[in-house]
Amino acid sequence: MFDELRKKISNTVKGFIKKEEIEEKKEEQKLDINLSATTKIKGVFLKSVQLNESEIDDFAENLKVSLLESDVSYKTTDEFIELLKRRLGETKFESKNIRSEMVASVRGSLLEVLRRSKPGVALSEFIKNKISSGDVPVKILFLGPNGTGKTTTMGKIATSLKKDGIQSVFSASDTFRAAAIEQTEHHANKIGIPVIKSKYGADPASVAFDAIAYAKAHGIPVVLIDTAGRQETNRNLISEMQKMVRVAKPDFTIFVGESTSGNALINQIQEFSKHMKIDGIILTKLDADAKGGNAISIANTTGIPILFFGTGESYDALVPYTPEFVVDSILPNN
Ligand SMILES: Nc1nc2c(ncn2[C@@H]2O[C@H](COP(=O)(O)OP(=O)(O)OP(=O)(O)O)[C@@H](O)[C@H]2O)c(=O)[nH]1
Ligand SMILES: [Mg+2]
Repeated sequence: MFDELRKKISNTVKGFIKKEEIEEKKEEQKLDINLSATTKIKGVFLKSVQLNESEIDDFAENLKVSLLESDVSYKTTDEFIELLKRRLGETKFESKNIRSEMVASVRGSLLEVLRRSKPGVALSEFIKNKISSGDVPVKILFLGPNGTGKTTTMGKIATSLKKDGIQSVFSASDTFRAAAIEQTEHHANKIGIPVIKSKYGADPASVAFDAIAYAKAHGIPVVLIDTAGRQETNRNLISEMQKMVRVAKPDFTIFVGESTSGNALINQIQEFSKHMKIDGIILTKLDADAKGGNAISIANTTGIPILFFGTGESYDALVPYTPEFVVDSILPNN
């Protein structure tokens, strides 16, 4: 998870300080830069040194390439690099600890960028508050492009609610894709919760309506509404989703996106949010070949909180989002 970005940032920092250690590795050498002779000499005699402009530029340029290659968007990378350069320029590094202090500067700047988005909503708190104020059933809608992990993620949320003693019901509102209803049913049976379904081709909003009615009749506090995958460019499917929002009146709408989609993910989120309000994002498949940088761009660009990361196919492979988790995942540990 985030391995590639971590390796690159680590190499950039290493390259800055320990050129001799990586000289034989050509790929890593690309990221290498040197302290100037004057800074090195100062480091021998002085307790602290300040980096000069060209050292900072060199380092920043290498880091910039690493970030771009790791799916951080151009805009976010630029903003981040400017922030970091300012920070590096103002910092007096202890001669002995330049490397770890530089990592700390990168960490501080990344955290600053990530904290610009709204603080992550604690979904379980949101649900529990609604339940305790009697505002039930709480309706959660899952939407997003095809195959991103919507149905699986819904299963993960249902499992975590069940662990907290909160029962939920699935609305099998993907009446479009072959085998989608059976798939939702399969998850519901495995988890041990009811599922409301209809026929293929049925109106997805009416299935949700039935699921809400079922929840009310049986005192089930949460309705989890699955939907068919759709591209943000498909007008018919988008207006079908708008109808779903009008009928089901979800309390919380979750965009489920694949972290492996790279920079396309930001566009998808921005396009979807033109048509409906998205309250939170879950980024799946972080365990697959994800470079991880798009989590940073999402926080910086969309302002919509990331709630969780999906880190596998099992029901417990769901990690709550924190800026620290993202930063710890991409920065070298020492
Ligand atoms: N490695 C990994 N696989 C995941 C994760 N989340 C979901 N998957 C897998 O991704 C595939 C698609 O998952 P679904 O839950 O069917 O995705 P969906 O968005 O409902 O797909 P459609 O309904 O066809 O749009 C399945 O094989 C899941 O097991 C994850 O976090 N990591
Ligand atoms: Mg599905």
